[in-house]
Amino acid sequence: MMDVTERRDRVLAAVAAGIAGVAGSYLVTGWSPSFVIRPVDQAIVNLTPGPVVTFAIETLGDAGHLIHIAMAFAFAIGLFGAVAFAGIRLAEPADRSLVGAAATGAASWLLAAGLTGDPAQALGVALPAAVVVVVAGSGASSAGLQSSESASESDSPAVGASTAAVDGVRRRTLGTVAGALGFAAAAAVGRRSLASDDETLADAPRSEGATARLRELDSASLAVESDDLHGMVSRIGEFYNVDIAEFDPEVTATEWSLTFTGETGSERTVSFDELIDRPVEHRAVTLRCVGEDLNGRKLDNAVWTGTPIRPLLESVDPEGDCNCAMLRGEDGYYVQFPVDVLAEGFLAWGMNGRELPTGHGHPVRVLIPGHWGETNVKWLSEIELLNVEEDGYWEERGWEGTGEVKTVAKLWDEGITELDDGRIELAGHAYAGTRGIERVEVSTDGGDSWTDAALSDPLPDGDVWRQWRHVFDPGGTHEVVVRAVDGTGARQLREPSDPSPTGASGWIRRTVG
Ligand SMILES: Nc1nc2c(c(=O)[nH]1)N[C@H]1C(S)=C(S)[C@@H](COP(=O)(O)O)O[C@H]1N2
Ligand SMILES: [Mo]
Repeated sequence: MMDVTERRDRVLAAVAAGIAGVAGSYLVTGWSPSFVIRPVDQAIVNLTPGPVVTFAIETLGDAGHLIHIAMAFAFAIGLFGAVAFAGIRLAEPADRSLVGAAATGAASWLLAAGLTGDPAQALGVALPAAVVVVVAGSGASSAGLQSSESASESDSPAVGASTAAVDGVRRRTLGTVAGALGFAAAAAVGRRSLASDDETLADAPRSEGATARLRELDSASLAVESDDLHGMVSRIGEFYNVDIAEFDPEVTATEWSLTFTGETGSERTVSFDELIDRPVEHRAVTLRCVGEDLNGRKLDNAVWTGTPIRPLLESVDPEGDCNCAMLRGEDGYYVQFPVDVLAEGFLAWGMNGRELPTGHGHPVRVLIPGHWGETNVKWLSEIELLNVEEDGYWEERGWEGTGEVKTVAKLWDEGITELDDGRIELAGHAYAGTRGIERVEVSTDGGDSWTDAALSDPLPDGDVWRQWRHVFDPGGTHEVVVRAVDGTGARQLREPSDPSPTGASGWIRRTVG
């Protein structure tokens, strides 16, 4: 009975040490390549058979990510917990909790440093784990002494005393566990406030233009009732994110360079300083992911600071037979499309007047006007001019997402608002890439009759969404349907289709009232 209780206490204390170690790692590294979860997660993903990964991405989507990340947390906590368990055992039966703690610290440091390749940050794992072993170990070992004494002596008189000791151990264990969980919560919160997207562009004169553009877009915005709907510009923290890797590469501006390779007249490498010395523009560019559902949320707009690609591209004299290029990012991502399309593109190092955030490709990404999100390579490192077309990362997986976006008008939940006078406001965004949005048509009777919505002012940028708004008198429920007409006069495709392989189509219908 007592043995079972003790073992349970040791296991709980060891798990607490594992949690504290992982939390400590997060506190010093954040969600970066040095976070101890990353190599564990990578091992899980690598050990999972390819078809299972594809199946998970296709059927589970974002939930698939959550599952392997949760597995990585459980595995890492188990791993460092096992180390701490051995440390706690070492601390018994005499009161050697410092020895146990030192052993736990040293072993988890070695393990974490080996996994992440970052000895300094591995201390973030070792120290909290060792502290948990000191705290838990001293209590457990003294109880261990007492219980073995009571077992070796006789039965009845000692039982009361050892039960009290066990209660003490239990309290101490629970205290340790609570302490470790508290530390984990504090690490999560503390880290969040440390990390911020608030760095303005390193070079102040270059951000002034962006601020002016942001003001211009703000004044082009439609006044809508809901505060939760984006205006013309998506806030940085709310701009959607799609990455093949769970952990973003960390590339500094000094480390970064872009190399043009393959079928060129002359290869060329461009440094960050050379890049930002080139003519600067502040372009509003909207991105939409080919993988999103028809009324999905992977559609956003920002003002990006950067420089046009064409002059750089011309300077390397592309000569491949396919007139196509493979773009590669530091995370191992790659995508292939025509050089003529690339030439229209933009190399961006700023977003909404700030440095390009890590998650959006710091320090430099590509923005390709009017094409699906997947062409906009983040953490860009290489542009390879090809002789023969090759599939990109997503095309190898069955997508056809390098072409122009389909036309869409969105109607999200926060775009449906009851006004003070009882009328209902419908509002959203519409996007058709470089074709532009000419009109958004709204029906409140399931498609029998149509009215043109009000639109935000047009902008000079060639690849930007527009906002739309329509107000109507309710009275019963309404079947609302919205559809956009692009700048060529073509209406949004009515025929519904899945996102895979060429992007979702259809008209968005919502029951309102
Ligand atoms: N290097 C790299 N670039 C990438 C991706 C990626 O996984 N790695 N994802 C692409 C996809 S599918 C989309 S939709 C956009 C999303 O850009 P965002 O995360 O800045 O919104 O980036 C594209 N560029
Ligand atoms: Mo995407």
